Amino acid sequence: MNVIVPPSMDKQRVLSGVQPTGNLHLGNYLGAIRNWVEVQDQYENYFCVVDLHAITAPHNPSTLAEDTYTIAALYLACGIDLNHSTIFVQSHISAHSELAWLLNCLTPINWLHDMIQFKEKAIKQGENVSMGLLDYPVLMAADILLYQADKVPVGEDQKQHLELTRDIVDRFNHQFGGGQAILKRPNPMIRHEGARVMSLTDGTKKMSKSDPSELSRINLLDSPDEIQKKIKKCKTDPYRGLAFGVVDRPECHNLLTLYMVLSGQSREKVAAEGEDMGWGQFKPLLTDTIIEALRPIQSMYTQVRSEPTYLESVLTHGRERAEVLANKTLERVKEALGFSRPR
Ligand code: AQP
Repeated sequence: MNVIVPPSMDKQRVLSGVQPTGNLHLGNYLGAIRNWVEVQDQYENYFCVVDLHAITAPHNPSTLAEDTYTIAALYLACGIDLNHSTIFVQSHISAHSELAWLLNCLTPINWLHDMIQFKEKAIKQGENVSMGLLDYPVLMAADILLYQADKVPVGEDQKQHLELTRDIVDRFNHQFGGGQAILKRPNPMIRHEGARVMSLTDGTKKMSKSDPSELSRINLLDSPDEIQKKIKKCKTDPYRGLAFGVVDRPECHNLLTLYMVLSGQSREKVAAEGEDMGWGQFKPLLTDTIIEALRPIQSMYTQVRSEPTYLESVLTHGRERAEVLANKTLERVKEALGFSRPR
């Protein structure tokens, strides 16, 4: 296992995270984690498991801690390298909640009502919509701003929240900065391919941990049998010949994109290969490609979980390192807002 070496301090800083709301799926991997891994050596990276976000929807207290460890172990299994990156748990650093409160008091409530994710999730939650769900983007802004991140690699679905974070920065600096940029404006980092992986049961909906149907997603820890079953049952269409970007064939575009990204082939090559293919020929190909792409991640995951003290030490070191930066920003913000210091 890796020795933990402090990341270089002269690189731009990256921050991102995933909620422990269930199993990580191919959308989380291709839209976020794979991209973190690919560029991690160019940045100073902070990757957190955002467990405070996980309770913005009804959650199970008996699985929250275990789900948090699973996600942290999956970060390592997917290739997050401690020579370049710090891994920590959001709730282990109280500055996240505190900055979220401070930012709440300067964020207009109508900005939050406009968030697409809030509207979509509020519909799913019906009567049970919490204040936390509405406030999710402010907590996310606090996560990013505490580390003065330059870049935030996310899937397409989080772009609007990044824009809100930038608006909060401008408002804070304008109202309380006294001519200084106390908070830094982050930029989204969104890769075109895999930025929006769609559900296997409905190509117009994004693949999501909270979709009640297990058949809608491929989890990173699914066994080969489960993957085979899910691809066998996934929604397709009655046409022969597979192609990208055809209107009314969202499932075809999604499955072909998954095949392209996970097999590492070019769009042109995959388009040519799929031209005369039927679903009966394509599905086994896609199944094998997914199984092979996930195999090394699954074997590394088993290794990480077999050494629980290792994971504990990664998270303890991560907290210690992240906390220094987080507390420094929090102090600057409190000072700008005019709070007294304890004597
Ligand atoms: N379908 C997706 N395609 C591409 N990227 C995706 N991401 C999530 N789903 C897709 C990206 O994964 C990162 C972590 O997401 P998250 O767990 O913090 O929350 P989420 O976006 O709400 O993901 P889920 O799976 O839909 O979770 P639930 O169902 O709990 O809400 C983010 O960078 C996100 O863009």
